[in-house]
Amino acid sequence: MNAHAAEAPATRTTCPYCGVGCGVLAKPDGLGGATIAGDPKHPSNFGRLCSKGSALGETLSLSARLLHPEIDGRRATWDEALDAVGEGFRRTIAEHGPGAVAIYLSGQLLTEDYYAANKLFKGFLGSANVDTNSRLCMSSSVAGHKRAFGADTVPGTYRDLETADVLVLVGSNAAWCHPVLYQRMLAAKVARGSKIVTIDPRRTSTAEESDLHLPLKAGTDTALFCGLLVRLAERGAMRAGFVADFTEGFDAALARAKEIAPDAAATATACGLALADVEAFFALYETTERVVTLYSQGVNQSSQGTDKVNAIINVHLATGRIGREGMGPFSLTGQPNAMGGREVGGLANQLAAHMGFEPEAVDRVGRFWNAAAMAKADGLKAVDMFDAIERGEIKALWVIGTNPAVSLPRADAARRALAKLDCFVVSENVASNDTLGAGATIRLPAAAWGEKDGTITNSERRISRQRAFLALPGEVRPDWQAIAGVAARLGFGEAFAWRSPGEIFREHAALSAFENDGARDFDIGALADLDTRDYDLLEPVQWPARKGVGRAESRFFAEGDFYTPDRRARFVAVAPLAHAAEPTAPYPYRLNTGRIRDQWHTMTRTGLSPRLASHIAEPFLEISPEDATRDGIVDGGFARVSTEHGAAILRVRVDPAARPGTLFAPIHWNGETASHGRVGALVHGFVDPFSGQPDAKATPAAVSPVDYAIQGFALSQEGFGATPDNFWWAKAAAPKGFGLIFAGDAPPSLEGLIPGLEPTDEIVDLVDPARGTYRAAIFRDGALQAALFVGPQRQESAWTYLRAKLGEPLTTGQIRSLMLAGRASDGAETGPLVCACHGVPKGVIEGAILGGCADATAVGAATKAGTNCGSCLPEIRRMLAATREREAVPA
Ligand SMILES: Nc1nc2c(c(=O)[nH]1)N[C@H]1C(S)=C(S)[C@@H](COP(=O)(O)OP(=O)(O)OC[C@H]3O[C@@H](n4cnc5c(=O)[nH]c(N)nc54)[C@H](O)[C@@H]3O)O[C@H]1N2
Ligand SMILES: Nc1nc2c(c(=O)[nH]1)N[C@H]1C(S)=C(S)[C@@H](COP(=O)(O)OP(=O)(O)OC[C@H]3O[C@@H](n4cnc5c(=O)[nH]c(N)nc54)[C@H](O)[C@@H]3O)O[C@H]1N2
Ligand code: SF4
Ligand SMILES: [Mo]
Repeated sequence: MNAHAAEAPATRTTCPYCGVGCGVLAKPDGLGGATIAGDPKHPSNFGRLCSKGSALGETLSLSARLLHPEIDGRRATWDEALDAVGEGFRRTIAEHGPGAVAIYLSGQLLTEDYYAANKLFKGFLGSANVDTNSRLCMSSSVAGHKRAFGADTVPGTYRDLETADVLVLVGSNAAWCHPVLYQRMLAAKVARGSKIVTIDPRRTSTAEESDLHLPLKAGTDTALFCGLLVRLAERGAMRAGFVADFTEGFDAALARAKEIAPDAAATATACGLALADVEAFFALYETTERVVTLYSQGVNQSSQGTDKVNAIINVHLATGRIGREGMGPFSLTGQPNAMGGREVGGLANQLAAHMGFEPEAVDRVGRFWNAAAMAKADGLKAVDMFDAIERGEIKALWVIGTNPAVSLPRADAARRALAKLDCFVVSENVASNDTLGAGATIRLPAAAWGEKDGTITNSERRISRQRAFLALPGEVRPDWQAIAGVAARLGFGEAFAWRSPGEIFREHAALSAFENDGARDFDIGALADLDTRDYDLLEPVQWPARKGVGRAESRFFAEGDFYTPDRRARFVAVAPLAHAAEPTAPYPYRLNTGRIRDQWHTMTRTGLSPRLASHIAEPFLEISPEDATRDGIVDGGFARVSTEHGAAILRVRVDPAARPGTLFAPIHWNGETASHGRVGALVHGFVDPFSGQPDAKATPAAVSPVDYAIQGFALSQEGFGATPDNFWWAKAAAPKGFGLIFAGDAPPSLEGLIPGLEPTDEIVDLVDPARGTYRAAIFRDGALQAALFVGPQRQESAWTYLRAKLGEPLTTGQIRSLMLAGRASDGAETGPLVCACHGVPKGVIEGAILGGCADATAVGAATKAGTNCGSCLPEIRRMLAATREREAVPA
């Protein structure tokens, strides 16, 4: 390491993953990488990071990056590429009108990038076809907030999670998806005895750590919260004054709730829950003033997502538990800048700065922007947008910062639709992903985390700087510059003449305050005059930040003052329970989809980290033991899961806690990382009627077993050749190279799968016809260069051992005994990593437990496992419990 770089001060920036918005200290190592630590001063995390944040340093390599613009597969200059984009959009609008162009954005863009894109399309191209992956993520919360509050306002703050007495997590696996915030909740539980309730059909890690888990039937949340509203009303556990003074519509909402869930017993039946659990939940709510109800995708991604949000908000309005310390409804945002996107108006049914398409707002924003061609009405929401592309109505599309060919419902159809575009532009960090591969003709290299410079807003409305600590590599540019470049080519240079992200931010802040007399919640006018230095040094700040109001209040609505015309909140009478589609033959299961702890979405970044591939290395399917037995599916084997829209083949995990009739599969694997793992291809296209958010967690599906004659893995420092046809495979990063787990009908050839072997390489191999195994290790200069293990069974143990040894010296004796036994003889084989932060494998934790560690704290003291981000603590506790159970069994 170069001594000068080592002394350079760390840059204070923010994590590019989830909506918790943790502060990060990044110190470049002078070699293109950086050491990463939590920022002790950042109010989101106070120094903590989760496994993904901690592994950011492993994702900075330039090897997979898109570094130069390309047109039709050829390298182009930026001028050529921007000319081509400008011309493509100009021609399309001239021939087919502004409705034929669209832009599809991302909650992972900075506010400044987002603002620029929204302004260009809605103000200058006259097209409101500006939508974003946040449609798949947050739009039901947005719609629910607007129905209840008249504005898209998150009333509470993170501090409330620490001062609440009861935390109710609905459809949220926060232990894995918002880990640092979840650790703050757990710390409060220890410090002040607050209780955690988790409402989720799956027994997630979050559920395991909870005081009460309600494993409700998928999609029945509205019934649960209706039942609760009825109970609270019956017991008089309401704040009648708040309801009378500050709200409308209570009677109708209560009447409807009574129809849906008249009492606890009816609620239990509707939700498939034990009556005692429902009673326990109602009692907690009834007797506790300080309750925060947090919710995420189990609520949002549903055909009744918006109603679920409002059923939750109804309860908080009825009890007046909103906007005060330790209470309120709380939407956990997924992406780092989901909120910033909403603030700039980056959704097809918003205009800008929390304004919609009311004529006065269109006029106001048009004057502020000095706009050439204002869009006057809502544009197409994501799913409709891709349908319009499919029908040939949208002919020019620009995708920035999202991978819709993987993440949209009916992803195979979405991928096919993309190929029909006349003009298909993608701004990306990586040189290859499923969306680029769907026929993007113009590819623009975008600045990635570490190079990006701007702001993001987290789940508690806190705006933080993301700062660059690496130089822009190759010809990479920030997204806003590409957008401004296209605007200039279309003749709008003056309105997009920013020289820095700070200038964009000031404009955005000024718009938020423009003719805003308190009628709009989003107002950051106090930040409209920051000079470049102030902007660079900006400390994390929560909105509202009104000019001249001094320190902004940090919560909304304790005293009413909602954003409806009469300033009163609205109760919503939610619709009776219904599913978009019922599972019936030939698709008798309900397929739920979601996230795992150590991968982020389509894996373009976390997939590069060896550490993060250690926890779960393959795409999988969770199924209950009953269902597995009935369908002939075995744990550790393979299953084909199919729906009307597509199919995947996944490794089976029989989960004793899974609800019969339901399946779960993670969303992360895609065409680049697995042969048959594109789970988005299976998801139906139904959307919530108010928000347009897809129902991604309840697609009718079928399963059947898949048998492969052989299974195995390959490791290589240099990568792999083509896999044989009909192979099932998944790629996983290895500490010094690449790993491939596979299954198929016949063994692959060594030379075919691992090309580039040299005559001087030493090959140690072992063929065992009796067992049907073939095992080979290739050494170059005494170090393990590559390996291939094939047999009738999974080779998990050897995989874990050799993956860590790739590139390392190994003796012939060690490798021979591994080949003979299929597992390491030196005791070093230790199973999958449980603690990704400290690299502690399962075997070491088991050893500590057998050695006498009686609880997670003792395991932590002995092994360090679970002492950083804590996301592995549920797994450690589960291992402890399993050991206790085994010991309790009399011999
Ligand atoms: N590790 C990791 N963390 C992430 C991300 C990631 O990719 N990886 N992505 C980020 C993003 S963008 C998002 S949006 C968030 C998502 O964060 P979460 O919403 O917490 O994650 P999911 O796994 O999508 O879904 C949460 C849970 O909803 C449950 N669920 C399904 N149907 C229902 C239902 O009908 N009712 C109820 N009550 N629950 C149901 C599922 O079983 C699942 O456990 O995570 C963010 N954090
Ligand atoms: N079945 C199912 N589908 C789902 C979900 C689910 O739970 N189930 N969840 C949905 C949700 S909540 C979400 S948020 C989406 C996420 O889905 P996507 O947004 O499609 O997933 P990502 O992998 O985050 O894609 C981001 C892409 O942008 C690139 N990128 C990152 N930063 C930048 C940048 O600053 N500029 C540019 N130009 N490119 C950048 C990355 O390399 C990557 O290719 O998936 C949705 N789809
Ligand atoms: S919780 Fe983890 S992924 Fe989320 S912002 Fe913090 S470090 Fe990043
Ligand atoms: Mo999301």
